[in-house]
Amino acid sequence: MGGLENNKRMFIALCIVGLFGIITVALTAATLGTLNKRFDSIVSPPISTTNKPKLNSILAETIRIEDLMTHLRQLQRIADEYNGTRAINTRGFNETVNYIEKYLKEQGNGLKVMRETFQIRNFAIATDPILLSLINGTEKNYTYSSKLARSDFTYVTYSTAADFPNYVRVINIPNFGCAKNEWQNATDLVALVKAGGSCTYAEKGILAGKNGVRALLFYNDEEANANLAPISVRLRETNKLPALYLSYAVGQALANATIFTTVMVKLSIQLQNLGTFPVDNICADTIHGNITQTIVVGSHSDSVPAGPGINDNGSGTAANLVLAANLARLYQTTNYTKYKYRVRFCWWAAEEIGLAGSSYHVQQTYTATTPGERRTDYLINLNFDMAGSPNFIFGIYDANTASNATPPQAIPGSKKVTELYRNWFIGQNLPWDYRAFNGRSDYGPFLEACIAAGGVATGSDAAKTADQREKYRQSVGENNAGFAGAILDPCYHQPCDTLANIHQFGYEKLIQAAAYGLEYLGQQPNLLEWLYPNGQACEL
Ligand SMILES: *[C@@H]1O[C@H](CO)[C@@H](O)[C@H](O)[C@H]1NC(C)=O
Ligand SMILES: *[C@@H]1O[C@H](CO)[C@@H](O)[C@H](O)[C@H]1NC(C)=O
Ligand SMILES: *[C@@H]1O[C@H](CO)[C@@H](O)[C@H](O)[C@H]1NC(C)=O
Ligand SMILES: *[C@@H]1O[C@H](CO)[C@@H](O)[C@H](O)[C@H]1NC(C)=O
Ligand SMILES: *[C@@H]1O[C@H](CO)[C@@H](O)[C@H](O)[C@H]1NC(C)=O
Ligand SMILES: *[C@@H]1O[C@H](CO)[C@@H](O)[C@H](O)[C@H]1NC(C)=O
Ligand SMILES: *[C@@H]1O[C@H](CO)[C@@H](O)[C@H](O)[C@H]1NC(C)=O
Ligand SMILES: *[C@@H]1O[C@H](CO)[C@@H](O)[C@H](O)[C@H]1NC(C)=O
Ligand SMILES: CC(=O)N[C@H]1CO[C@H](CO)[C@@H](O)[C@@H]1O
Repeated sequence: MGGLENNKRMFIALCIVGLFGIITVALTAATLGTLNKRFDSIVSPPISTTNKPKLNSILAETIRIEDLMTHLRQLQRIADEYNGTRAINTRGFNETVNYIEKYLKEQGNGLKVMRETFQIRNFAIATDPILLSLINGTEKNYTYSSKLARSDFTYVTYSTAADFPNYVRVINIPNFGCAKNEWQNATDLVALVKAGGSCTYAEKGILAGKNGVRALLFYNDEEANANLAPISVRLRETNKLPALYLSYAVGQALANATIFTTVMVKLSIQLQNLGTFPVDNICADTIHGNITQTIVVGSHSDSVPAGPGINDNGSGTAANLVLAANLARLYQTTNYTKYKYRVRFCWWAAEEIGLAGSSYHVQQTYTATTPGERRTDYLINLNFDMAGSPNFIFGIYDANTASNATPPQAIPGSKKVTELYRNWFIGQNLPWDYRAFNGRSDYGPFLEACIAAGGVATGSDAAKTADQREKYRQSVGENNAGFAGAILDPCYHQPCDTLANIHQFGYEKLIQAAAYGLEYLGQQPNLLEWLYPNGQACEL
C-alpha cells in the first residue's frame, strides 16, 4: 500500500515537473515570438514583412562572407606588398589606414569620416638596468642579462627612467593587486606584485600610479608554469612608473623577506631617447542619431610585427568596415528605421603595443567639452577582434567575470550585452562559449571610463576542449567542429596568420551576431536608461 501511495506521489510529481517544462518551453517560445513581433513592428524591413528575418535582425541579414573576404584580401595584399606585416610604424600600417579611410569615404554622404593622429613613444633601454636590495644590513646586486634565462630581472616595456639616490622600502601587495584597496599602504614605496589574477599588468600599473607608488617590481610566483626566468611584459604607453620583472627565485626571496624584516631596494633604469612617431585612429560616424548618445563600434587596425595579422585582427577591421557600410546603406536606400543613437565606427591604431589608440581616444573624452566628444556622450563600446579563428568558438565577453577594479556603473549594461548575444546564439541554435571580460582588448579603456562594453570573438591562444568540440559538432556539424586539444588560432601572432587562417563559416556567423547586437542596441527605446539603471555618473 505504502509503496503504491509513493508511486502515485511520484507520478503526480513527474506530471508537475513535466507540466512545468511545457510551460517553460511555451513561455520561451512566447518571449521569442514577442521579440520577433517587436522587431517586425519597429523596423520596416527592406525584406518582405511576411518573411521574418531568419537571423532576427535586418542588419545581420546584410552580412555576407564575400564582402568580409574582399576586405581581407586587400589587407593581405597590403601585407604582401610591404614586407609581410601591418604593424605600426611600417608602411603596411599606413597603407591599411589609407585603405580604411578611402573605402569609408566611397560610401557616400552617409558616414562622416575623420582621422585622429597621436604620437607613440619608441621604447628601448640605454644601459643595463640595475637592481640592488638591502635586507638585514646585507646589500645584494642582482644579475641583469638580455638572455632572460640567465637574468635575475628584466625591464618592462614602457617603464619610465629611474635612478634612485637612496634605498626605498618594499611593500608586498596582497593578492594580485587587481583591487584598489590592495594598494592603500603602497604610497611612496616600491610595490612587489605577483603576476596573474583577474587583471592585466597594465591595470596593476594604473592602480599603482593612482596610489603614488615609486616603482613596480612584478614577479612570477608560479613555479608550476615552468617559467622561472623573468618575463618580458609591457605596460601601457602612457605608464608613469619605473617597472622591472623579477625571476621566480628573486621574487619569492623578496616577498618572504618582507614578512620578517624591512626590505629596501634601489634601482636604475636608463632609456634611449628615440622620439616618437605618429599613428592614426580612424572613426566614421553615422550622420543620423543623437550625438550625445553614441554607440562606439571598434576594432583595431594594426597587426603584430611578426605577421600579416589577417585573423588578428584584420578580421575585426574588415567586419567593422562591412558593418559601417551596410548600416549606412540601409539608412540611405531603405526604410530601415534609423537608430536614435549615433553610431561611431572606429579603427584603433597600436592595439598591439597595449591599446594605445583606444586609450588615447578615451583619454581625450575626459577633457573634451564639445557635445558628442565627451565621455558621457558615449553609451557603449562594442569590440570586434579576432573573428575568423580556424578552430573557432563563438565567444561572448562575459561581463560577470569583470575584475573588481571595473567601475560598477559599467557593469549592468555590460551584463545585458552579454545576455543579448547569448540569447541570439541560443535562438539560432548555435553553440556559444563565454570569454573572460578582462579588458585585454580595445574595450578596456572604455570600461575604465565607466562606459559599458561587450562583444564577440572566435578566440586566440586557448585550446578547444573535447567537450567544446562535441558541443559544436552536435550543432554545426563535423566539418565545422574543429579539433579538440588544438588552439583556437594556431597562427596567433605568427607569419601564417594569412587568408588561409580564416574559418569562413565561423567568421560569417560571428559577424552576423555582431550586427544583431548593434541593431538590438540601436533599436532600444531608451538605451541610456537600459544600460545605466543607476545613472552614468562616475568618479574617474
Ligand atoms: C623587411 O623585413 C626584414 C626582416 O624582418 C627587415 O630586415 C627589412 O629591413 C624590412 N624591410 C623594410 C623595407 O621594411
Ligand atoms: C606613416 O605615416 C606618417 C604620417 O601619418 C608618416 O609620418 C610616417 O613616416 C609614415 N611611416 C611609414 C613607415 O611610411
Ligand atoms: C632578517 O632578520 C630577521 C630578524 O632578525 C630574521 O628573522 C630573518 O630571517 C632575516 N632575514 C633574512 C633574509 O636574512
Ligand atoms: C651592480 O652591478 C652593476 C653591473 O655589474 C654595476 O654596474 C654596479 O656598479 C653595481 N652596483 C653596486 C652598488 O655594486
Ligand atoms: C594597510 O595597513 C593597515 C594598518 O596597518 C592594515 O590594517 C591593512 O590591512 C593594510 N592594507 C593592506 C592592503 O595591506
Ligand atoms: C618563501 O616562502 C614559501 C612559503 O613559506 C616557501 O615555500 C618558499 O620556499 C620560500 N621561498 C624562498 C625563496 O625563500
Ligand atoms: C539627445 O540626448 C540627450 C541626452 O544625452 C537629450 O537630453 C536630448 O534631448 C536628446 N536630443 C534629442 C534631439 O533627442
Ligand atoms: C519606403 O516607404 C515609402 C512610403 O511608405 C514607400 O513609398 C517606398 O516604396 C518604401 N521604400 C522601400 C525601399 O521600401
Ligand atoms: C595581438 C593581439 O592579439 N591583439 C588582439 C586581437 O584580438 C584579441 C581578441 O580580442 C585580443 O585579445 C588581442 O589583444
